[in-house]
Amino acid sequence: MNRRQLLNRLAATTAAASLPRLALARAPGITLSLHGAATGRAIPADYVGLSYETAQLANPDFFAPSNRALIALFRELSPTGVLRIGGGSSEYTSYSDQDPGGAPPFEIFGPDTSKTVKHGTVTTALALRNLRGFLEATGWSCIWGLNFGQGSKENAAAEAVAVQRILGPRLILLQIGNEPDSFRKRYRPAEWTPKDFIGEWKAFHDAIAAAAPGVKFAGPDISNKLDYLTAFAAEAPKHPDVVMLTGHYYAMGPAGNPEATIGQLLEPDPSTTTMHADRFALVQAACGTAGLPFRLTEGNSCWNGGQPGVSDTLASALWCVDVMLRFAELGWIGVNWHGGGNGHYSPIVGAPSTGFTRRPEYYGIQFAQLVTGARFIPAALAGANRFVTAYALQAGRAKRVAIVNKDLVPATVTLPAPAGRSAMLLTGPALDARNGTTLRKIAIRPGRRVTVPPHSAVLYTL
Ligand code: BDP
Repeated sequence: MNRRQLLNRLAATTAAASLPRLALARAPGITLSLHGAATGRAIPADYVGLSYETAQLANPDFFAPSNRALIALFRELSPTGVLRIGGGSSEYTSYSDQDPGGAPPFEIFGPDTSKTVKHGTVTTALALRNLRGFLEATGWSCIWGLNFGQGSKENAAAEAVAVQRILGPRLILLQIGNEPDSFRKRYRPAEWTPKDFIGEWKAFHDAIAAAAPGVKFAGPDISNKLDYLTAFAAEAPKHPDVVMLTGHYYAMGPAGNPEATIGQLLEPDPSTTTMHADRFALVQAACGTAGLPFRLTEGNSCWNGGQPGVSDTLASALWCVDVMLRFAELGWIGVNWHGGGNGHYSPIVGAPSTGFTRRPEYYGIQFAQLVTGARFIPAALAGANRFVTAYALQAGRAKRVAIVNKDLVPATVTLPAPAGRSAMLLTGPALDARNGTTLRKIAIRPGRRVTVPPHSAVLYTL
């Protein structure tokens, strides 16, 4: 599909207000300049992460050493990633020391799109043992979410003991609840406040910490209400076992919203996002108050399972690269993209019985993985429109520059120093292409002027 066809298609299917202006703005004479040396901490080795619903554990053969295909896909993403278990279904799940009696209720379980899974599932000790084997085989570690919405603190403590014992060193920490800022009128009364949340959280925390000595915690794993994060940040210093602040980010939503378009996803601050960019400062302030880093433990392009034709296209991969680098530059220590099942936004879809497929976003995550261990160099991009972004990084002795061109025309950029002979290119046939996205090494003509193809991201070494 050419640019005009794409625009026509988008014009036919999108509200006028959300039409992408990207195609109209050619940006000649773009220059990237560096301003000083690398600052801040390195992007952590476990920056890359995925997030799955707790209900998936009802099938003990999914996260299992026998699921070799999935293990290979995880390893290809990162040798040291983070698997976060939680999501809406975690508020319906219980734990049992008994091994399962019959067949699992389903093979795969994707995003909790209804927001309230109507029936609970059981995580067994067998599922945890298999998860441990899966984590050992992938090299990944785990963030585990406990049922806070509908469970008791006694059950949470019993589950924590089992998770700590069985996952061993593969357990990074526990979270108490999924999106407690959305509990009101669901699991809690309408007048429930952040203060009430902290009071209940403390009761769970103390019961769990007593039962599972040495276990670490993070929170509050909020959906979007930052006053809960602020309250949690003030509480955190009283608990040395709280080691991280956490929250979620969905660029758009809900699925089905006509405003959730490719054009909007590529905007720096999509109109229906769960957290506008002007709120990032509140996250930074919370980190300052708590003296703790922030990890984005769940998120993706469009909540309620993803927007077909948007969340499963090349556009989502470019969006993914851009926000993963942007969040890393803010100092956030990791990103766990939610998925599983056959969700529209899931980076990996499929089942052990049918095999697994990489979605375009998978390659966006792989691109971000390439810069783990590097530190950002302050940089400015002059002459670019908002659909072209750049990040400069110091990786050992080498400088690396990532340029994301979400535009439909090539971006010619003058770099601060000549680029080396090879680079990594993420691209695909068209912004709305579901298939054909690749991340591969390319040869480039050495020099300071480089041309980033339309709808592509390139990682140069200077
Ligand atoms: C979040 C839930 C998660 C859902 C996701 C979505 O935590 O379980 O899968 O929304 O709607 O609120 O896609």
